[in-house]
Amino acid sequence: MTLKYTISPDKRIRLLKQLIEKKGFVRVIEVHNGLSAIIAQEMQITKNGDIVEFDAFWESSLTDSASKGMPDAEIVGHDSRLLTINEILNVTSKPMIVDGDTGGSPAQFEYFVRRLERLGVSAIVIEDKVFPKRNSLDATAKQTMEDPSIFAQKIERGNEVKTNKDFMIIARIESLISGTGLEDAIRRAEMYIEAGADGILIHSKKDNPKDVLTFAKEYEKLCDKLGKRPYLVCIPTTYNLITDEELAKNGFNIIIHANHLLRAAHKAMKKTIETILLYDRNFEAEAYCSPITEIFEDVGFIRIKEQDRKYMKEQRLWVIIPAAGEDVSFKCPKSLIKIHGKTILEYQLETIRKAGLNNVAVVRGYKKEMFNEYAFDGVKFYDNENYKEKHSLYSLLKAKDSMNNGFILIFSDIIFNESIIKSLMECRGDIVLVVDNSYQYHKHEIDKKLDLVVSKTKHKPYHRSLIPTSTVEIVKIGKNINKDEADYEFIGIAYFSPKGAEILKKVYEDCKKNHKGKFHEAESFEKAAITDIIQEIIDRGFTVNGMEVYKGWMEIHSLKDIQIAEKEIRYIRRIKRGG
Ligand code: SPV
Ligand code: MG
Repeated sequence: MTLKYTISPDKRIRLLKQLIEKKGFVRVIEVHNGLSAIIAQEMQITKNGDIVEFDAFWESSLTDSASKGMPDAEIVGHDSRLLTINEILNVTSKPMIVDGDTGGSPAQFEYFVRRLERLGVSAIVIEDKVFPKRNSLDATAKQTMEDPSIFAQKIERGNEVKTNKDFMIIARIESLISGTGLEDAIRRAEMYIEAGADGILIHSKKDNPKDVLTFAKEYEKLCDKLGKRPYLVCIPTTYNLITDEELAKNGFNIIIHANHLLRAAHKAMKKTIETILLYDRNFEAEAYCSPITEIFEDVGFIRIKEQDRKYMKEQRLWVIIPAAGEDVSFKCPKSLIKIHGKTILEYQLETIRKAGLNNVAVVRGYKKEMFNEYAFDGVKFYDNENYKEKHSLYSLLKAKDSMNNGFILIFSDIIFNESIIKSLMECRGDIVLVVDNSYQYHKHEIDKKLDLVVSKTKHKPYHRSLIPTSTVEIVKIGKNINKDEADYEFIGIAYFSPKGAEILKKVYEDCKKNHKGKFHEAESFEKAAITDIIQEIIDRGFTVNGMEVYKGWMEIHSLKDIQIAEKEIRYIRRIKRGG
């Protein structure tokens, strides 16, 4: 549903009278559900320099019933009608006139009036036929007129229960439909006006407007005699060569186009089905269909997407990349190592943004001025001036101001696929490390020191699962873990929820204040790696999870790694080009 339109029920009720008073007459269009109502609410054209649009909605018994696959014979009850009415009012702000059929029994009518008023409906039309009525446009249907004095009583009962003076009860005269003639129609009009009708609808199914125009003339005389003139209403479905302007000149204040949106949709649906069946595909049917994007626009989906994006931004989930350390194999910070002419940090930023994240903090240290040679737009820099003495854990905590809403930690020497970040954001848990399960298969070829991980439940390489990403509980992490004991390799990407970030900061502060000597695998707390504090967090009883991945990332530890990465990137580019 679109949230564009807001109006209070009272204001909407009043609006119909206000528009008639201002313009002399209102054009009303049939709507039968939320979508047709949004279209009727929004469509405008420019004609002779003026903007023209419909003023109000007709909630038709014929089209509400037909939308539900039902005949128009008072079979669809008030509760069901109220659901449709509510659906339309929810997404619009124009006034509505409800087609109330005969109104049912006087008691049923009273309750219907109250319920419509509450929702913000401006008027109800009831017709002077005997319940259950038959649709007026069918030439052969039996039309039984109600005794006019009984019908007049129904109008009085409605007036007695209504609480809003602007809510209108319009009496619809069916004399021209049932064949009882003009005189009967005028006689009934007088009785209904005396009973308090706020409007008189004269209906006809003739293909010319002669009868309704004659009625309109007689109506003016009657109103002069009575000294009051309720609004005059018509439904020019069959006599449709006459224009709204002409009808207005003849005294009509409300002109209802009573069924056209449903009929238009009905025809397009049939044509579409025929066409798909004929061509055995749906391409040709496009001519009869609105583009999906237009429907998205109409029902408010575009707005939802914008809000989602805004919310993501406001949520300010940061990505923190500690990049202060020095690696003797390279003459620059690892973030600035180039692969195919592009720095690792540029690859990382591209992937991070593809995953929908915009807030990135980088902690500089070793040769920090080299970062100024690049335009890393939107990146917030923190500095670890003591990078020689204080290692990656200290660097990470330098960015503590960017942690409050949770953050994603990314090591500075890895390149990875955006799907890893997207999956990680969907994982539950306050601290989730991304762990690679392919470690099992190549552990004997590894010649470098990896961050190894031991999980609580053992990795089962043969175990297949429908769940694309599964998590495990981590019990041990570090470089000195026995290769055969380890289940995974930590790839250097982790998620900390706001609570996870809070745990990290608190444990860090506590250790900083109280810890002495070796800190897990580090010779001191100052020289601690991030994996050391994760082990500390686990040892204090907090849960740390691992999200399993298989491939989709690479670390750059040596010149040989750069060559491998260049080869892989060339390969990926070739696949993307379709070569
Ligand atoms: C309707 O739209 O349901 C009407 C108008 O009552 S008519 O179909 O002409 O009777
Ligand atoms: Mg009807």
